[in-house]
Amino acid sequence: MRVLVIGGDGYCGWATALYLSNKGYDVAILDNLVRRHWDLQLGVDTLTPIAPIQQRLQRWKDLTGKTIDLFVGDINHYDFLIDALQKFQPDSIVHFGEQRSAPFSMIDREHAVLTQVNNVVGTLNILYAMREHFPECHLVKLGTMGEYGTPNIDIEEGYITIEHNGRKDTLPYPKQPGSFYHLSKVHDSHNIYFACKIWGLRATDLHQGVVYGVLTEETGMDEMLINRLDYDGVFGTALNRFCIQAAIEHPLTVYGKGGQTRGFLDIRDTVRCIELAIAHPAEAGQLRVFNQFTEMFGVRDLAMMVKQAATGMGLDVEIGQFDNPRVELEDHYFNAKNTKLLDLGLDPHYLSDSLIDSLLNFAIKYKHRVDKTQILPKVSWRREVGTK
Ligand code: NAD
Ligand code: USQ
Repeated sequence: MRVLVIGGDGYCGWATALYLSNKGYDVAILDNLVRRHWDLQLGVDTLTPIAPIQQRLQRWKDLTGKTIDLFVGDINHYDFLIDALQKFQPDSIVHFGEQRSAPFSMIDREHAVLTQVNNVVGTLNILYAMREHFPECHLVKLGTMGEYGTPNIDIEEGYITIEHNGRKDTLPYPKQPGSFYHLSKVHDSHNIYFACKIWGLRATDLHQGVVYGVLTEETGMDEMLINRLDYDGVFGTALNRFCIQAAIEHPLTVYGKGGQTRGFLDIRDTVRCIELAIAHPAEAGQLRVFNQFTEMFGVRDLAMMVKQAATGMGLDVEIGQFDNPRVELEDHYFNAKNTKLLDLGLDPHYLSDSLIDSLLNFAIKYKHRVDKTQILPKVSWRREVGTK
């Protein structure tokens, strides 16, 4: 099977491309490398020293004998996208290629617009390319659990059956996202749903939770294959950030009360979930939704787990008191279903003390690369008093 991994130079995409290549899939990466550019613009960097994509791919070939084709360009450039697809002829398109940071999307109007244009138009271009030239191809699109927000009822996998005034229907689950980034994913989902319905395309929308960890079997094979690990206030995510903060004995940045509960998963499960989705394609005309996470945690509870593990390793770590820069519920009901990927055979790597220990050790190894000025959050969701 031929799989095009869009966004294959990024955190989830790089791990996935190598995993699928190792499994014998014919893999190509399409990426415009814009994430590296945004890091430079913001003055942030991954904890790990990532090699240029061409060197990464050459090392993969030297080590395994397997070739991963590379298309460097932007999916917003339709001619480039069509050209790459015509050359590679994918059976599945795995689409990670979006601006994925909530704080980035909330910096100002320009970043909100950039996020939504990049994400929504990019995905729309893929849908048109499929309609015109690859109607049988299966789109596996990375969405987010954050599309649902935190409703006071159980979260289903994409759809909910509702009885209203004596009638009954199964409808897309209501969406209440919490940033312009998360909103871009909702807009994508609506466009994909519509395209499947009117053109008979097949797609799977993976509503992924927060990913943690860095090592997969493949990215751990060689230093040149190392994955990115973000820790800064814009691109870093909760558990990864806490481990890196602990490694340098920085107070753990729990925002507000820390009662925010989210779905989480190990990056080793991300790659496996993608494989399960492409190995069991959606039906023509169908947009399937899988909630892609393995466990739910409150943010403060995660910080406590990291503090405990770090203390056990002789580190002096406190949980800090930080005003929440976001507008979100800090104490809420959260109970989301996640059985569909388990039914397809997912065997989760649950969060364990040993995983936290290994992530902490990994962070300690690279802690000399930490820029401490990039740890505290600088982006506020609120309208500042006195601004228009
Ligand atoms: P990332 O920023 O590490 O990687 C995204 C990649 O996409 C980058 O290499 C970037 O250069 C590329 N890209 C962006 N816009 C592009 C465009 N227009 N054309 C071509 N390439 C483009 O992000 P990630 O953490 O790997 O996330 C990948 C996907 O998974 C995103 O869609 C994200 O929303 C989703 N996701 C991530 C997480 C997480 O915790 N990291 C959780 C849930 C969902
Ligand atoms: N949080 C803290 N301290 C931190 C970082 C985050 O308390 O230092 C809190 C946030 O306030 C939020 C929760 O932790 O309540 C999650 O924040 P996050 O930055 O870990 O994750 P989020 O912004 O939601 O975004 C990340 C990825 C995004 C993906 C999403 C999945 O960047 O691409 O879509 O996780 S989900 O959260 O399920 O929507």
